[in-house]
Amino acid sequence: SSVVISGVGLWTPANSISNEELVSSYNAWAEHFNHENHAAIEAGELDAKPLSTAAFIEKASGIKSRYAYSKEGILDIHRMRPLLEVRDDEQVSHQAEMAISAAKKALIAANKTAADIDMVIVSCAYTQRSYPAIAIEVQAALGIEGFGFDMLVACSAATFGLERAVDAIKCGTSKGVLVISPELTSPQVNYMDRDSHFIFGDVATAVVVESSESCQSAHAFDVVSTKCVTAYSNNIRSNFGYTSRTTDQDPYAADMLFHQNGRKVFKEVCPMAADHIETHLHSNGIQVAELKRWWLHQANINMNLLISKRLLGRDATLEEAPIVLDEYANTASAGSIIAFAKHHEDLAAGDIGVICSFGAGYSIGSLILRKR
Ligand code: CO8
Repeated sequence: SSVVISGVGLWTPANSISNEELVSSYNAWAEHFNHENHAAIEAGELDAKPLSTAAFIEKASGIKSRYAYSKEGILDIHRMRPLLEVRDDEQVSHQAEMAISAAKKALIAANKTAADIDMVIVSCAYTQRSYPAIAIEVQAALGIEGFGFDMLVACSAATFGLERAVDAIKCGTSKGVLVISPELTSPQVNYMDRDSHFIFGDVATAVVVESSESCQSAHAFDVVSTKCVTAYSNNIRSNFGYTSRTTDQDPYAADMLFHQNGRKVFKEVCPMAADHIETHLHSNGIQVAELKRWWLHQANINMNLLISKRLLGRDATLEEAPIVLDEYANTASAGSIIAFAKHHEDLAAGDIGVICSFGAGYSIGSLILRKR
């Protein structure tokens, strides 16, 4: 028997924000800031806020729009952050709600019910609280017996979670695993930072992992191999955490939110990801040219083009390396799974593809899949 990915679920928020909407709100905020701080800017005590453009965003990143779990507040120049309603402890939490929606879709795709699952991993870039785990809340809501836990690996949370699931099936401790990535990124986006205000979107994905023996899915993939690696870097960072209120720092300070040295990330991560994929394929006796599909992390279209070009010696076609970030933006760890969710049913038995994430940490995770 083999370990298979038998179903994937994608939950997309109802609200989207176009580059034009986002830029117009950011620019109105920046102009307001510059007007309010006119004297200090003139005196050289403060830098004026530069204006953003939709054309730059699309050219530099490939992003045209992003989804928002709560659009309210993000575009309000007197707020510049989403507004989430407070829910009491008896209500389902925001992130669990996203996770449950994606998980239900994954179960249907895999032709499974809660009774077939005994492990729930909620793996994403942030969890809205430390405990009880979001995964345990999801487990209870879906009526799953067994156990669940949360794990955080930034952009590689989904692939690292999938590796844990594959290992659990392989060694027989679990019969069916849900790996869910409710990526609620918008609360950590600094909508007042021109360099990063456009990068992220909200989404949730879920994947069912089980043994080929129990698989009843029409679109299952054997997991040929998994490979995870991390290498410490400060180039992508968020400093907000549970100790923040004890250090008396401003919780709205820029370094409390997502911030990065984007150029360095681009330069360092592209070769790392390309080498990772090549080494992983070769150690399994697979040549790059044999890959039918690349489900790559969706951070920046130029990154994806560069990585596939480095390995193929030519540009990958959109059919080979599908792009979803034009519509979804960077959704942290969910990006490669969205690409997989939208672009896997057309593959034929025996076709090989690779899911690969890369990002903060740095962290890189890949799964080589073969269509059953
Ligand atoms: N509008 C107009 N001009 C702009 C804007 C803007 N919005 N932003 C920057 N500019 C200007 C700059 O000021 C600069 O001007 P100048 O040349 O005069 O200095 C010029 O445009 C070029 O700026 P950059 O060098 O910053 O632009 P790049 O071409 O490098 O593009 C990118 C910027 C798009 C950020 C690019 O560097 C990039 O995508 N790098 C890869 C980074 C990456 O992959 N990051 C992903 C990390 S996040 C992640 O993986 C998950 C983390 C966990 C989730 C977090 C959730 C919140």
